[in-house]
Amino acid sequence: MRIVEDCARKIERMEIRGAGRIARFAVEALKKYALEIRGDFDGKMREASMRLLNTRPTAVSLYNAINYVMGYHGESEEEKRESLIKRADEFIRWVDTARERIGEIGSKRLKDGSTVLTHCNSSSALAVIKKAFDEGKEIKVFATESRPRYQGHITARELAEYGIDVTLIVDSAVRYFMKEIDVVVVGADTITVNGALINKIGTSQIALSAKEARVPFIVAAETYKFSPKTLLGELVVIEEREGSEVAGKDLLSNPKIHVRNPAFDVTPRDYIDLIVTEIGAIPPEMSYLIIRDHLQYKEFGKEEISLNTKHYD
Ligand code: RUB
Repeated sequence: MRIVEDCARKIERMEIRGAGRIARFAVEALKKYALEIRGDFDGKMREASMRLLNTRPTAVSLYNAINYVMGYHGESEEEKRESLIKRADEFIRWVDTARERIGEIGSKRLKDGSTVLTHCNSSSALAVIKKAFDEGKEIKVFATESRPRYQGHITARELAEYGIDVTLIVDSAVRYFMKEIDVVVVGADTITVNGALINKIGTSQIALSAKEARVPFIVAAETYKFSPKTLLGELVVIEEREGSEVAGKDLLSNPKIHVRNPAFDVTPRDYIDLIVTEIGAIPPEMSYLIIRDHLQYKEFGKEEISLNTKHYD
């Protein structure tokens, strides 16, 4: 269980972060753990899955990834192990190929000479931007710093290293600069059945500001960012993190001051022009079809509810 515990702690401490990366990392840990264990395969794998699922509550990618891997079959322990490893490898391939495809589809939306605004650090959103740049388009990027964890610094560094012109701004400067922006591209932690986007805190303010200025707002999201749980009425849990990420001890110890630190917010579908997935660019209204045709709902240890499952291959 050490492999799983190490992985879980890295996700909790945000050493590994971003919805796609945490999903891939958890799958790798489950694969290594499956190779290590002997006896009570189902019980041990279920326990490991629960530990990983409970690390960060908001990104459904983690749930979909674990669900996919835990859909293994077999009679003997060896057959089960083999099946699990195969599924883990399939999921990892899914992550890698999906991002590339999203880049190809999404880049068509960025014209030569565009200025793009992005928020936080999304590998899918950056795949779109990098692909447009690779195609020879002149692309400038505005990156928000994304307080309180400053993932925007990672984005700025990553784009600059890639050779892309990037301007770092504070989150509250988004509306001030919106008149210079041609298109907003962000990633996703979760997309609900009604097409709402859950992404880094501040995303919904950016969407509001983009709509006001009639700037297109595009989401880059793999199909495993769509939440089958929302089809059955479940609400997305928004992670609230420690106040110490926002304020120092002097403020935190003042009994008259409350500090709140939600890590994500909800952008309603009316603010979203397009969701770019690896199987095509869709309007948010089509989210239901992605969930129905490509994902599966299962609660570990409880009754299994299967939708029309299609495995990725
Ligand atoms: C990261 C974040 C990203 C999405 C998408 O939040 O909100 O926009 O996870 O990222 P945190 P990706 O840093 O709190 O994990 O496209 O890489 O999956």
